[in-house]
Amino acid sequence: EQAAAQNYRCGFIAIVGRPNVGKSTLMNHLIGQKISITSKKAQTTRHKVTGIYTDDTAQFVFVDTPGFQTDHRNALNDRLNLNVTEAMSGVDAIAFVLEAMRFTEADRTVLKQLPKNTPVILVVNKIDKDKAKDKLALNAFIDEVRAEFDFTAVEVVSAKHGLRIANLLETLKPFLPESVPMYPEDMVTDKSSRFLAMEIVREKLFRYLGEELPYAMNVEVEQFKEENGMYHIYIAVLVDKENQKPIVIGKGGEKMKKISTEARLDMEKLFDCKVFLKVWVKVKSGWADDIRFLNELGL
Ligand code: GDP
Ligand code: MG
Ligand code: K
Repeated sequence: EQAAAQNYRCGFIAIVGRPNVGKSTLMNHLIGQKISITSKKAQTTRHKVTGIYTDDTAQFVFVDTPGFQTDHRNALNDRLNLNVTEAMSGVDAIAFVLEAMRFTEADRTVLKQLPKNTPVILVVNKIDKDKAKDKLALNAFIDEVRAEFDFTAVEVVSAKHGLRIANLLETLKPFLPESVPMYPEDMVTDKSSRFLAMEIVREKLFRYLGEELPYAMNVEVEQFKEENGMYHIYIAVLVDKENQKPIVIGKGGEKMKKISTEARLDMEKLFDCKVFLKVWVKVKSGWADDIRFLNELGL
């Protein structure tokens, strides 16, 4: 038993990449089961969604880092970026997710923000795409990407179809230090479903508001309950001024509809059950100037 404990590995792996490369899909496959409520403690940090995969030889603790804000600089986003950097500092390895046959400026921006001194593993996702089925073309693509950045290792996967996920875990394992597991083996995340729901809405707001994102905005879960095998989730988006409301809602409610529909679909995937989601915008004047309030939110 002593010997087994000595060979066991456990450590942190950050999953990074621009939006839409498939980080969330990959995370869901890596942890291989639906996220469940494992801890009800108050959230003190905002921007780490952790997935945990445990087997007989290792425990992988995955850190998701949503929302690399590359444009639209303001104090709030600076804090968010700081949290992204924080989430990455001290990890044992970084899995940089890229979409097969698509290497863009946004990908390069993320690469530039990665800490030095930490191994970066290139994870080429979506190899099920038609364009990626040509092995020569895929290899040429990988060579092209490797020419620009010094990756420690390379893996190819299809997160959506669950292809080569075990290979990816094997590739990542040597980067974990020898250690006993840090978390109970039945634990898949240290974030509550409530927190994850909030995180999903926040991600959609960032995605759909972009440049228009109000300087002061926050997301609050007003109600979260399970009833007849269905989640009922009420989420308020807090803005600072009345005139910011229409920006978030969009013409004819268009934006809010998109944001809440996509958020609901993500939640249903993540929680593996039907979700009733209501998102609305509330004005809460002056809160953004209150640094103490920001600190209380864990920002
Ligand atoms: P994230 O923004 O990086 O978290 O990306 P998501 O996990 O939300 O995925 C973005 C989109 O890519 C979704 O429509 C996924 O279904 C799709 N996607 C993710 N992985 C794959 C894959 O392996 N193959 C294909 N064809 N699509 C994928
Ligand atoms: Mg995501
Ligand atoms: K997503």
